[in-house]
Parts: sequence; structure tokens; C-alpha cells
Amino acid sequence: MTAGKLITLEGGEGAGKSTVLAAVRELLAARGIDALITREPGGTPAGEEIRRVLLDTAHHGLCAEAELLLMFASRAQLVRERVRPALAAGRWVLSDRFTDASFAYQGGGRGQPVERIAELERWAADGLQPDLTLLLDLPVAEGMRRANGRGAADRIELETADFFERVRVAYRQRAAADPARFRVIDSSRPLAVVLADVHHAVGGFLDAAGVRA
Ligand code: Z5A
Repeated sequence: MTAGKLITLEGGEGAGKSTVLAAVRELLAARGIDALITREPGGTPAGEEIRRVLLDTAHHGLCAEAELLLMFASRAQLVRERVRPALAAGRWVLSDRFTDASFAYQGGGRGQPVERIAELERWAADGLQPDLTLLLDLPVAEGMRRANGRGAADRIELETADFFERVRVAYRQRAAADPARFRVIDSSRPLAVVLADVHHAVGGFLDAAGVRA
């Protein structure tokens, strides 16, 4: 049995991950791949409880260290309970966010040291790296405008534009440092154009992985 692949979706506020996730799932299904879909923080019963704590505006005083550890607590459980077993069984996994989000939000946004996050990645996330990451990139103001139409903001969505600018910079730096894994998609364009890029990126990855159409 060959191991499955891990594909992750990343991006700032209102980047369109939910929309793109559905499209990627269909692309995979069209090639006979029934991917396990998951999300972070969350994706397991314990992880979803942790997500509730992380996003609850009642916890506005949560310190950056606690936030970072809770993100990795959720991830540690997800990796061991769902992602590693799926990959080992040959199943593909599609995750709405993964460790890059911690480098972007807790590293870039909150200023937590990169080495600390990298150490948590090795230990808590068992060193698991995605095989392909789609980074949906768009200007912060446009992302906030799109997200504003969605109802009450959660604890992290209440952050300032400066915070989200730092998140964006950190994401783009990670993508630039690892072009073999990342595909950066300009998601400020109309959805049909974004989805055409997504088809191209994922199609190319599947071709390279030897998955026939
Ligand atoms: N977080 C963290 O800090 N550290 C970590 O390690 C992890 C996460 C894993 C929850 O994540 C929060 O956790 C998140 C990061 C943090 N905080 N923030 N901010 P989440 O992924 O669950 O939450 P989210 O970032 O708010 O994602 P979302 O709600 O799923 O948004 P989205 O999927 O990117 O956007 P969308 O709902 O698909 O699209 C937004 C709107 O724009 C919607 O009306 C769409 O119809 C529209 N849209 C989408 N694409 C387009 C285009 N191309 N044109 C026009 N309109 C569009």
C-alpha cells in the first residue's frame, strides 16, 4: 500500500478557503480519490472543543503562549487520531489549514519565535509536512471586507489590520522559501479565475504523483 498525500489550504481572512476546499475535493474525487477532509484548529472531538476555546471572544485575554500551545494541542491530537492513520492506510487528506497557519498567525501575527514553533512542529505535530499547500493570497483590506459579510467576528477575527498584514507577510515568506510545496494563488480575482488556477495547480500535482485522470 502506498502512503496517501496531505494537501493543505492556507490564507488570511476571507481568502476563500471554504470555496476552494470544495473544488479540490471534487478534483480529487474525479480522479478516484476519496480524501479525508479535516480542519484546524479542530478536526477531532477534542480538537473541536479546543477550537471553541480559541475562537470564543470571552477569552480575549488569552496570552500568545497559551494560544500557540492550544493550536498545537489540537494539531497533536488530529495528527495522531486521524491524519497519520489515514496516510498510513493510503488515504489522501485535505486539511483546511495546518502548521503553516501557526507560523503565520502565532509567529508573524503574535511575534512568537519561529524556532519555538518549529520545535513544536517536530514534537507535537510529529514532524508531519504537507505534500502540497495552496496559499490563497489577497490584500488584507479585501479579505476583511469579504469576511465582514459573515456575521459575528470570532476572537481572532477581531484583530487589527496590522496583525493580518503581518500574517500575510509570514505566509508569503514561507511560500517563497519552499516553492516546491507551495502554490500561491491570487484570490483577489473573480472566483472563476481563482478556481481555474486551483485546477491547474492540483491537476499538475496529481499528474506528477502519477494519479491518472
Ligand atoms: N489559526 C491560527 O491562528 N493558528 C493556527 O495554527 C490555525 C488557525 C490552524 C480559524 O480558522 C482561525 O484560526 C483563523 C486562523 C486561526 N482566524 N482568523 N482570522 P478558520 O480557517 O476556521 O477561519 P477563517 O480564516 O475565518 O476561514 P473561513 O471562515 O473558513 O474563511 P475562508 O474559507 O477563507 O473564506 P470563505 O468563507 O470561503 O470566503 C469568504 C467570503 O468571500 C465568502 O462570502 C465567499 O463567497 C467570498 N469569496 C470567496 N472567494 C471569492 C472571490 N474569488 N471573489 C469574491 N468573493 C469571494
